[in-house]
Amino acid sequence: MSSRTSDSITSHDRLANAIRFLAIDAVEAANSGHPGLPMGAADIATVLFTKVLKYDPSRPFWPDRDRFVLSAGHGSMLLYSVMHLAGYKKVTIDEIKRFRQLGSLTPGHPENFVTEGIETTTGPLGQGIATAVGMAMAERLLAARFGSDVVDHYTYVLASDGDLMEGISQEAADLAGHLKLSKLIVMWDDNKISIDGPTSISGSTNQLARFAASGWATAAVDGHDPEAILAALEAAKASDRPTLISCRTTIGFGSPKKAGSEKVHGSPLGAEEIVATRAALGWEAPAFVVPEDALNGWRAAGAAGRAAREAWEARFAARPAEERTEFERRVAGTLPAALEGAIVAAKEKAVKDGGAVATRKSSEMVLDFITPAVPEMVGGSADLTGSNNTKAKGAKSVTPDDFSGSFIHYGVREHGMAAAMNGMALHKGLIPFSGGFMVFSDYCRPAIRLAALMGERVIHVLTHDSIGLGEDGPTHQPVEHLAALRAIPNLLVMRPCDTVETAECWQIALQSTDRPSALILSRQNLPILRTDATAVNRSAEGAYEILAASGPAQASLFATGSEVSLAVEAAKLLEAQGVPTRVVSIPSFELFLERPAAERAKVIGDAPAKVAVEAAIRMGWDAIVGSNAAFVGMTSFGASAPAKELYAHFGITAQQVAARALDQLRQA
Ligand SMILES: Cc1ncc(C[n+]2csc(CCOP(=O)(O)OP(=O)(O)O)c2C)c(N)n1
Repeated sequence: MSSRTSDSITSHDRLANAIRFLAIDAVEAANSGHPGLPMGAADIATVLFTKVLKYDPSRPFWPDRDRFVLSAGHGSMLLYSVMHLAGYKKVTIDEIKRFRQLGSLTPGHPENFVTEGIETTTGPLGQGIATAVGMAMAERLLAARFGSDVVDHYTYVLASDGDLMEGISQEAADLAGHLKLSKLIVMWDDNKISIDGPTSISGSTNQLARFAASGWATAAVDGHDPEAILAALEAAKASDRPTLISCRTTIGFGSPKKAGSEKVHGSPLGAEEIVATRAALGWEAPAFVVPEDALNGWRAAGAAGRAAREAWEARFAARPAEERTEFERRVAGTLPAALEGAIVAAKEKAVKDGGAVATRKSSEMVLDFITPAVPEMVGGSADLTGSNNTKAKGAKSVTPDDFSGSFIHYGVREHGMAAAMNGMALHKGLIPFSGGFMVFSDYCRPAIRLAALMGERVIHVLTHDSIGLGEDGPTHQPVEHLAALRAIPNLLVMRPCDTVETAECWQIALQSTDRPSALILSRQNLPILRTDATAVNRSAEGAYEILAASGPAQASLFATGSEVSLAVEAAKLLEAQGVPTRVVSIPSFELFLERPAAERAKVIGDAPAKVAVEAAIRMGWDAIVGSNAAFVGMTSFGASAPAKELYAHFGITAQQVAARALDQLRQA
């Protein structure tokens, strides 16, 4: 502290206290929220946003801005205060007063789709830091493609104890350390307090040693000393590795009675303590009033970012027109016109080749066509590249020293992978897709849920989608996972039945700019059922008649993915017994349910017998076929055996489907 002049102390403290009191007053007005973190981390945020971060409040989405992620989303008032103070126009003082109220721009946790300028939704601890890893990866990937004149920024994270306690933080740290993401800088609000009390009651990890072991640079500073914070940030920027800075802080800094205690983590200070805190910090301004000197200081800091943005615009303008158009297209998320031709070409190849193919292999073949047409796609796998088939022909692996490739070896880190994919999508300029075993979508679920909430185009290739995977047995066989994924709002779940549908589902996933997709693919071979290789995307209907009945239908069979061919077999058995039978393929419940009721009724039809078949639990099917339909599927976990035997053992057979249809006709 000794080297600080009294002027800089005064001005820094005034700027930091402006954050503290907006947070204190907003939480008090809402009678709900978390004042402890904003009060404790105000010094860190002040140094970052007034001295280090490259941003321009008048252009929140300027492509080469530094990214800031508040991983500890419960401290949202820190972010809202800073945004208001720095001059993000929409975050007005009235919005601060409406903290946590319906329709405000200041919800309980930061939501990127609510408040312009917030980089990602946070709140589930650990997600922010792992998402930031994806942003830092995106920066390296895009810099390798467009050069550092166009892409050259840092990604900063403010993480709390809870963020570092969550397991996902290790997956993220491991990945970032391995990839040498030197422009990722995590400031750890090391206040040693969480909800239950001191963090020492539940953990004793040496976090700096942990991150160092994962290849990070580390530093430790007094989180209330602005000069020390600044020096650590400058050193971190110069490091050739990602950096974790422990910023030792006092939660609820300034509150005479509550500072340093869990009592200030998540409840209002109370009127009396607010008066005492104002006195302790020498803050004379009434609630929600920012004194002129502090506001001017902040606004000047915010306005200073304009020069960097304009310099970038000038550099960008000097690039060749073709390159600018391509960069702008990718950042806008618009697909290249070549995609449609690539999809048709893939369908044509599928029809020409014929034969039985696992849809995971179909997907690989489709990727061979579409990845050259859509160069912003970046693939990957959680150590199952040869099983998920997500590496297209010619896709080069990314390495720590070369980000020109387009395939990422995420390692056995499904959760970290899913969060990193979110970060890449949020960064803009890339379309992340990656693979894993479907059963382990459980390991990705919190990140998939956030992608759905944020409406991000992230594509999960989930293979080995049922008992059809066979010998690996029940630990690896999804049973409830289709229902569980379909339960997530705004997630598009697609289970194609053959190569043509697989191509169509890829096209839909890429065109779905405002939601994530899960492509559910088989391990086992499936016959080709569709032989129309045109630009018409039938899967986009969600459900459609894939086989017509020989006459007025007596039975309608409904199926998805690997069970569509089984339903077609069952239809043949029924037709042979004189029962005109149709088959409806349902690649996506969500797409089907989005269609008008009258159209849906037509697809479902009015045959007296209705049987649905899917090698999974029934949950969710009633909304499609009604509760009177019969269902052939799973009611238990699977077992370890060859796939064919398992289908027979669990009664998921064409004979069983036909028998259920005949039962229904007898009862009709
Ligand atoms: C995954 C997850 N689990 C639980 C919570 C609920 N929660 C919010 S903050 C918090 C811990 C608070 O401790 P810390 O992270 O140190 O934050 P601080 O008290 O310093 O503000 C918990 C358990 C959460 N937000 N996310």
